[in-house]
Amino acid sequence: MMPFTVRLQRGRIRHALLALIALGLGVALSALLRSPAAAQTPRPQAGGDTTIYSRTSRAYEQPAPNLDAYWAERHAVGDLAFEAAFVTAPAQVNPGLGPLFNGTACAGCHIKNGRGLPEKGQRAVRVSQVEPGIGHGSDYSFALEVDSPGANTPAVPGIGTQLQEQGVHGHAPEGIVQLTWQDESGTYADGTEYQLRSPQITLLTLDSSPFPEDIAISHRIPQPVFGAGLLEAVPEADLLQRADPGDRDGDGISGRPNRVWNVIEQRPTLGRFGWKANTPTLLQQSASAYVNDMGVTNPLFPEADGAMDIAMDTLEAAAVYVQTIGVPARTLLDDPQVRRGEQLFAAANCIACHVSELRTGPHEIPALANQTIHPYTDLLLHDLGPGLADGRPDFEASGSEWRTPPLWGVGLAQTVLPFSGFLHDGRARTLEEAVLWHGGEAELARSTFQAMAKDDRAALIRFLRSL
Ligand code: HEC
Ligand code: HEC
Ligand SMILES: [Ca+2]
Ligand SMILES: [Ca+2]
Ligand SMILES: [Ca+2]
Repeated sequence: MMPFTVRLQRGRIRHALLALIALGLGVALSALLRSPAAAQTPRPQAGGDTTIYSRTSRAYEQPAPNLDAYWAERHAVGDLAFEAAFVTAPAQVNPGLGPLFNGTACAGCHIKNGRGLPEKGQRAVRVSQVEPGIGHGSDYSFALEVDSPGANTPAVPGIGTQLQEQGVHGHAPEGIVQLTWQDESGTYADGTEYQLRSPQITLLTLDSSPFPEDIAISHRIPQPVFGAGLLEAVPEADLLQRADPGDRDGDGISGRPNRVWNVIEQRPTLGRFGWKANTPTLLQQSASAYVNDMGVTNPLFPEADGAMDIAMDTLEAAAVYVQTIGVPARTLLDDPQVRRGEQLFAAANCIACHVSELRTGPHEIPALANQTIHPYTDLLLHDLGPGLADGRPDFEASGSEWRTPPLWGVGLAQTVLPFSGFLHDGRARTLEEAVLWHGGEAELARSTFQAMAKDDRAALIRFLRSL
């Protein structure tokens, strides 16, 4: 604990200047606005050549425009796989649902490829025992729910590591999730009040028997899925080079990579996907979604006897679909308030984690290769403090670490699906609330935002809405 506090303070000093700028000191700010970086007109191509120009409710569902005929066709096939609703076997079409599941189709949780609504069961409730090393033995048959090496998620007997809220006929769900919201309020430095809410989760068994005590629960909403292929194509070395686990540069920010079990390579590799970066590739993300979210066994996660509900072509189709969706372009590039907001985003050091520019390397899908992209993420884990902690380690991610989520297209979230929430559990009803929850390594960024004048806060939020 101690060394971390000390480092944080060193970072504080270095950041005092940035904080002053963000506080709205006119001179410093106008100097910043005249700087060469600001003079450059920002470009709209958030996803490089995969960028699409739509700001409608369907903006997350367009194929990347630079796909060649072969990959465009595979995208179309994948779109059908992503939409396909599974049913109880035996059936002519898409049999194999369950016996336990949370949803019947990828698109049933990833509504219009955006965020799901947890109140409607569009979520994953991950569980594990708090005490490592006890009672791994569960009669659980879903492949991923049995401990992967290094997962740090000891299975809860009889439940595994994910709670399925639904079962096919004759199979009881593993439990009922009760979600209520607890309100709290705070004030900006200028005295303006704000309200926040956080989820309170209670798990109930169907027969009112008590749930195992002392289990860690992580409540997670579905993430937007567009642009994921580009994030897969960023070379590992470029991401690792941004990691600063010991915070050597003393800015209080110490991103580090997650290392997770790669089922195909049978070894730990860099984690990129999921709120804690607990999955290495989109193929494995799709395979674990099929088996854990839908009960659909597949080549990566077959039944104990080797049987499976879907073959490799279906699994690959779903993965190719999420790899090849276009990224919405930025908008309002010449709007003075948006440009000011962009400067404030940099001045508050949001860009330390929400890295604005990355470059993809080679990828099997040519449309994804060698693109300059603006995802606003470093794909690394950061400790965001106790307010957001779920207390459930996930591979090398601690109970308070989260992967920086990309911010591209974030301004369209509620155009795509009204009432969409932000942050891993959807607790933030607005972008302001999302920023106000930041703590830990992002404590200084948050307090800088909190201390901004009303106009500056509005400008920063308007910049986020232009993404
Ligand atoms: C029951 C709801 C549900 C279903 C069904 C579902 N997902 Fe998800 N999906 C989620 C949740 C929740 C997350 C975040 C998981 C986490 O952080 O642990 C997620 C994460 C993802 C991600 C990671 C995105 C990122 O940026 O890291 C991808 C890709 C994805 N899902 C694809 C799929 C595919 C493909 C299917 C169908 C085979 C599918 N999902 C089915 C709920 C669902
Ligand atoms: C130390 C790294 C770090 C810094 C600095 C940081 N963020 Fe974040 N940000 C994160 C992480 C990690 C999350 C995900 C937290 C969660 O889901 O619980 C996040 C989530 C968000 C979200 C919600 C995204 C979503 O998909 O739901 C927004 C919006 C956001 N940040 C904006 C900002 C702004 C604006 C600033 C500067 C004032 C900032 N962040 C500074 C790491 C950071
Ligand atoms: Ca099945
Ligand atoms: Ca389970
Ligand atoms: Ca650092």
